[in-house]
Amino acid sequence: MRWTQRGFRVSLPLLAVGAAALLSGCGVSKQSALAPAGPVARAQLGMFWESLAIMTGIFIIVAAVFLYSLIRFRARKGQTGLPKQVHGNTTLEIAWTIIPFILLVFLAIPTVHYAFVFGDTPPGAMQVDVVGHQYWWEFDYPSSNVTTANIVHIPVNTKVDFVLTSKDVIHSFWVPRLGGKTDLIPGRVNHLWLEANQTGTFYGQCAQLCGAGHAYMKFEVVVQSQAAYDAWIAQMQNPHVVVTTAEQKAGMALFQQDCSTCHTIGGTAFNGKIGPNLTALMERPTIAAGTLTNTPANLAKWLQNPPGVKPGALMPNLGLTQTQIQQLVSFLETLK
Ligand code: HEC
Ligand SMILES: [Cu+2]
Repeated sequence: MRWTQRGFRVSLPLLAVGAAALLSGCGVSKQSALAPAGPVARAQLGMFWESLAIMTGIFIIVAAVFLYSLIRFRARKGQTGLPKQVHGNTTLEIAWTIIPFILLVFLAIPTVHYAFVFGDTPPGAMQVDVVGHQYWWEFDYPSSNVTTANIVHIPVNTKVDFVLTSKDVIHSFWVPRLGGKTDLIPGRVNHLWLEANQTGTFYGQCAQLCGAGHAYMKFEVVVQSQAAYDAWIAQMQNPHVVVTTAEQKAGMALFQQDCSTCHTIGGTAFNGKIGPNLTALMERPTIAAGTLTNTPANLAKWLQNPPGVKPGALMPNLGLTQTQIQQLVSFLETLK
């Protein structure tokens, strides 16, 4: 008895703290499906509320009947043996078969309707190809001949057809405030269309366990006015790599030798295809798919030992010296 009392007193505040910590995670989340910013996410949230309302109604009715039975038919003083058993009320049996059926029909109508609406790519949608890699995202704009990684720019109020494929294993594309999620499956082409009705940055991440670095496979969707988007595309199409200092030149030479087999940089002859395209790298707020903020110190940390920074990262530790790292970082800082 004393044990249970003490256990109770200790665990209640702990429980409260734990619940508060969990809920605060929900409240401030940058990835909340409860704050939709486009028609797909809004429709998905609507279905969530509808099913929650139906389930809450069922819960209240079932809990009420349950409590009523507990009290009304409780064991009384002096009572022995089992109470009178009842079985097989045809009217009740029919009622509780038909009511769930009707509720399921109400859930099925919007679900099937939206399955078709979301399954059809709207005519005239802008196409962005998304390629999933362990553990980063490649974004290609086929009509503009632009390729980037881990950050995708789209114009506001425009339907975008994301064409999803994978280079290795199954990944899943999810931007909670815009909609999703749809798998990227090797050897298959999937489509997901989304639209954003407000400008700003929306956060997404891989939603299918894909290996050791899965938790570090994030991306950003930058929603811009059409004019700002056009300016970004133009900048990506005309990158100018201006290498002036001796340190930058040494870094560029090192890059050619150690990095260009895997990385492409627009405006140079480097055209490796294994790792992320590094064109205009300095425009990205993060590196390694949201693992580190993009600062010179973090670039150096990354080059020092990529798998040490990000579990499972497929960029090898190249055993670079501090001098080489400094030279490479100076060169990378010219990529605008
Ligand atoms: C064997 C191929 C390979 C080589 C060689 C390689 N990298 Fe990488 N690199 C990758 C891969 C793969 C990633 C993505 C890692 C991740 O995010 O999981 C990456 C990521 C990066 C990133 C982060 C890009 C971003 O936007 O997230 C930078 C910067 C980078 N590499 C620079 C270099 C430099 C500089 C060198 C040469 C010293 C180099 N890499 C050599 C494969 C390579
Ligand atoms: Cu993944």
